[in-house]
Amino acid sequence: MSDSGLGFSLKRFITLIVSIAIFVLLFEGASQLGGGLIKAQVEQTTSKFHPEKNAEDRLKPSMVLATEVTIENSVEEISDAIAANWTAEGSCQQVIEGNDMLQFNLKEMVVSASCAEVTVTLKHTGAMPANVMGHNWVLTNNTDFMPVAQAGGAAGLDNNYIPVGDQRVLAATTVIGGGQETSVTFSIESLVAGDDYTFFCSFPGHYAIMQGAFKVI
Ligand SMILES: [Cu+2]
Repeated sequence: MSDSGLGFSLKRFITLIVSIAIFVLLFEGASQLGGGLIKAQVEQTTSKFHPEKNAEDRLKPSMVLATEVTIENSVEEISDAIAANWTAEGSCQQVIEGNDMLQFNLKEMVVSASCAEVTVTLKHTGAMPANVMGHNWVLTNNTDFMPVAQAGGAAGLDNNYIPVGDQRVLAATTVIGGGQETSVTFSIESLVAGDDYTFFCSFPGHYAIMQGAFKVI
């Protein structure tokens, strides 16, 4: 009874030992596998194993920062350049472009009150003819802009879409088509520095988009 009991106990003991051994081996194997996976991750992301890769990773944030700084700088540089290039004398000669997309390339034109005369040159950089996509350059004060633009549209191409003899028109060019160029020279004696003036194209429908601020400073 006690023998068989001991034998049974020994069997159980041996089974237990073997089970523990298998468990330990399996655990070791799993640990190595897990460790291997972790190691692989570490190798991919740290400088110890891949100095160049890590350096690249570390550089990324600085590069983004550097880019942002560059953009800010470039905007400042552009503003500075515009400010530096603007001269009272130079502002008396203005050049503006219109295209086939119903756009002027300027939203604002600034001239000096010291200009004896201002010359505005309009260039049509498109290809469409004047009767389809014609542009002109018209100047009025802000309050006259809408009524003059509408009256101009009704005046017809023969009148360059300018109401005939309208004193509200402070300056206006002829209507041109793609590839053409025109200009107008006018005195700004009657214009007041600081007042609001609007330039626009009076070709029917264009004034809604093709308009901008004309400033005398
Ligand atoms: Cu136009």
